[in-house]
Amino acid sequence: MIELFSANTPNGKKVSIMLEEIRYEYKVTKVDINSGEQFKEQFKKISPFSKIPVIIDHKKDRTIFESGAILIYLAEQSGKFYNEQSKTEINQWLMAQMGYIGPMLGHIINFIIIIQEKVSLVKKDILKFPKRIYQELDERLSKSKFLSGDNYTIADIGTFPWIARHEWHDIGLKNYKSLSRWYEEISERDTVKRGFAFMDENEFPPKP
Ligand SMILES: N[C@@H](CCC(=O)N[C@@H](CS)C(=O)NCC(=O)O)C(=O)O
Repeated sequence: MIELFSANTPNGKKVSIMLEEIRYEYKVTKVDINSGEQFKEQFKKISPFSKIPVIIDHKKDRTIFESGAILIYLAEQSGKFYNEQSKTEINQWLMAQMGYIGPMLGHIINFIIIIQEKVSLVKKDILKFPKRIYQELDERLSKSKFLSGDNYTIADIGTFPWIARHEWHDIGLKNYKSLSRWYEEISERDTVKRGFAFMDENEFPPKP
């Protein structure tokens, strides 16, 4: 009787398929790798890298970890799917699966998914800032004609080109009524139009 310590993954399924192919009797002991069961001391005794699959061949009192090694063991025991004359040919395809196909299609894709999730979380967090700033400026400009008071000053000159990037910020400048009013008024100044186009005569402050 073979005891298969496994989880429902491609590496786990490789061994259960092989056991079915060779028609061995086996018992499955589930290892919940999502809750960290693979790190338990008891399991580490049979799996030094805390990975499934592992088999115990109770009849022979042998434990084998690493799915490729398990397949070879079971093939040799049963005399099936690993014929003597083709061993080198089979080995190279099995090793390619172990060293390349599995890791590439498994771990690396998982890493990419995790990284993308992290990037989108960070992006979401960072995107709060433009919203907050637009809100703050809008509140200020709902009480004041220009940033520092009744007059157009260098505070407005310094801030205007940043708000002129509103399309990049992609938060809908026109939803901020007072900020839009301020922005449009400054955009209409000939001096601002000329200063804005100082490197490219076709450049103008984009409409809200
Ligand atoms: N090279 C090993 C890879 C085994 C492996 O990556 N197992 C994964 C599940 S498919 C695992 O146990 N992950 C849990 C962990 O690493 O903590 C084999 O082919 O047996």
